[in-house]
Amino acid sequence: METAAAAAPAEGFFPSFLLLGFGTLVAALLGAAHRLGLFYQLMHKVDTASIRHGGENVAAVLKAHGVRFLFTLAGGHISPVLVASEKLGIRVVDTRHEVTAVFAADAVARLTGTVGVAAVTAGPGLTNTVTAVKNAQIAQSPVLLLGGAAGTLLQNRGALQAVDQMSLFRPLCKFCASVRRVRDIIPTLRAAMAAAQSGTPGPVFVELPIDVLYPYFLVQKEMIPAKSPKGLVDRVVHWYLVNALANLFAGAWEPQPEGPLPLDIPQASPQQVQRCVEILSRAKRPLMLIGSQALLPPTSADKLRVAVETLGIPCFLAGMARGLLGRNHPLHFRQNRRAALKKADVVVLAGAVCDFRLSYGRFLSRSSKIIVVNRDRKEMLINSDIFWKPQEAVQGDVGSFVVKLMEGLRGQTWASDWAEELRQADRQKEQTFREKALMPVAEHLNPVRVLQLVEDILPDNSILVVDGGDFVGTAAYLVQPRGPLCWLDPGAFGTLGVGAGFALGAKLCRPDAEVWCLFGDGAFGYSLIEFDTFVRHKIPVMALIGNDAGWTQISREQVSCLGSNVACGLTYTDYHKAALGLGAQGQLLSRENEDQLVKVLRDAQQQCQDGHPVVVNILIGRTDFRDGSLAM
Ligand SMILES: Cc1ncc(C[n+]2csc(CCOP(=O)(O)OP(=O)(O)O)c2C)c(N)n1
Ligand SMILES: [Mg+2]
Repeated sequence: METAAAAAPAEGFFPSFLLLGFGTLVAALLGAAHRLGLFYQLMHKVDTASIRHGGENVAAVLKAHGVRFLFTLAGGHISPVLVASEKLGIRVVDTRHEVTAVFAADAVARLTGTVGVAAVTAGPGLTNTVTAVKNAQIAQSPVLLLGGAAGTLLQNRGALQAVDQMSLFRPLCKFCASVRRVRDIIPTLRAAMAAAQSGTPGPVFVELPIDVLYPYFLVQKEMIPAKSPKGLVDRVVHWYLVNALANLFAGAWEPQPEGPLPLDIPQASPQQVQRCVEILSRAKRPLMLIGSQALLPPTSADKLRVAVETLGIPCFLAGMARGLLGRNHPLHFRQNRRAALKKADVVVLAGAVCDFRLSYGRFLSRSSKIIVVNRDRKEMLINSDIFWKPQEAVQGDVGSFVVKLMEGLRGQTWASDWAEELRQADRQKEQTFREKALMPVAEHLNPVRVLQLVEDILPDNSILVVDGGDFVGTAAYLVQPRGPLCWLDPGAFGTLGVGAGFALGAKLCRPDAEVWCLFGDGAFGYSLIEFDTFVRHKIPVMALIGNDAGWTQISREQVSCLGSNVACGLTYTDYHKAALGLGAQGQLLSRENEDQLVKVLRDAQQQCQDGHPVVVNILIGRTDFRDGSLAM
């Protein structure tokens, strides 16, 4: 028989079970109501008469962040963004391939220290950008990619140009968001802009479904069936759609702050700086390797240059740091870096990374003390578990750190013969190049001679863009950028095809600079069609193609290792004529007009100054100079 005491819990159990069940139901209903935006809509109404559209909100945020250029290739999904941006005075530049739009945005980011922006259409428009987004990620360039998308309710329902874009860009971008309501456009874009520039900079992606971009009356027409609903299911679906539309536009045009959010930039602690100052104050033969990160804001290139000059430590410069010290600076060394690293007693890796560029750290000597500074912890310590070991690893902004080092080391001097010892190697290499320039080539022009002439006549107000294999690898030794932020190469991803996009971004940012692009003939193939873009948008840039009728950097290894040139041969294509066909200017340089070499280059330069994009097709002989590596 059941006792009263045993029955008591059962009596209490049912009411509490009911209470729990009821509570759960209420919570679920409240959650659903929240998800459907019912509470929000109580306070924030939809302006059904408004003809405004979400593209205007996008443009307003771009404008408030100082964005001057928007690179794109059109698509109906993103038309509102393009139209609104143009209205706000943002220059919309349409390219012939989406990848070029993102490369151009990357160049703008690198040269201005702000975010470069590209907008492309849904699906194939976005997939076409993947290489450039990855390139920007590896180069740590803050690029905002805006992508169209199917309507919020049509995703995964077989819409036109639909693909899971978020999954595609999540591994490539440090911030990815899909905007679901018009009112979210502004805060999402502000967060994206801040994320792109904070910490380790990089690309960010914001997906803008078509229904958050178009005006209410158009979206309503698409979303709500004209026929009134019949039957229960129909009525429920109708209510759901009407509510989704209302939630999409509720509070859409309420004023919100549009300007930049504060950035989060890691800085070295005073103790870390002090420890590094102490290490360097005992050094006799210090060496500094300065990489791209050093040129990031907030330290200006000029302030960094002064700091490096005051420190007086011999430097090797790579990536965006090339040109930091101008041409032929006594502290700047360019040859035999490996030997210099072996001899140095303290090495400062100021944004330089121990990846393939430093043979994974094997170029560093175990007997040197290594100071490494980088915004990115993982990159900073890469391979330190096996091939090298830092004495001090400082996670922080590189430029600010170098300035603080300089302040802590004022008056410090180094072994008097150290710089001179390093200079010997540069002199030897220069002599070798002089000899190579005089060597006969079986046919066409000697590329070393051509590039030496380029070095001689390159103007001070030039920006160099390099895209190719051996020809531009040789150029990296011979042609010196004339100042900071005057050199653009793809970076550690080694991407061919960056040239036209980089040139476009560079010329727009610095209209007064002469943009000289050095291309391999293989690489130029990717960029050729963009001469149409340059002509339409009046972007006078100059392309010098080292045309050796082949993918030579690959060919020479493939032939010697594997005995076949398969897939490595091209022909001496008339790229200059193709340029003429696109409405640009074209010149041919070959043995026939060898004595006119300088004149042809100067004429091309003049045409460019007169406002024309120019292609100079330079037929060069195949040489085996093996100076192909662009990487430092
Ligand atoms: C997008 C891409 N495809 C292929 C490669 C591999 N690759 C590296 S260098 C090179 C040859 C480049 O040829 P060209 O531009 O003519 O320069 P050259 O070496 O002949 O001077 C190739 C195909 C690459 N780095 N990037
Ligand atoms: Mg080639």
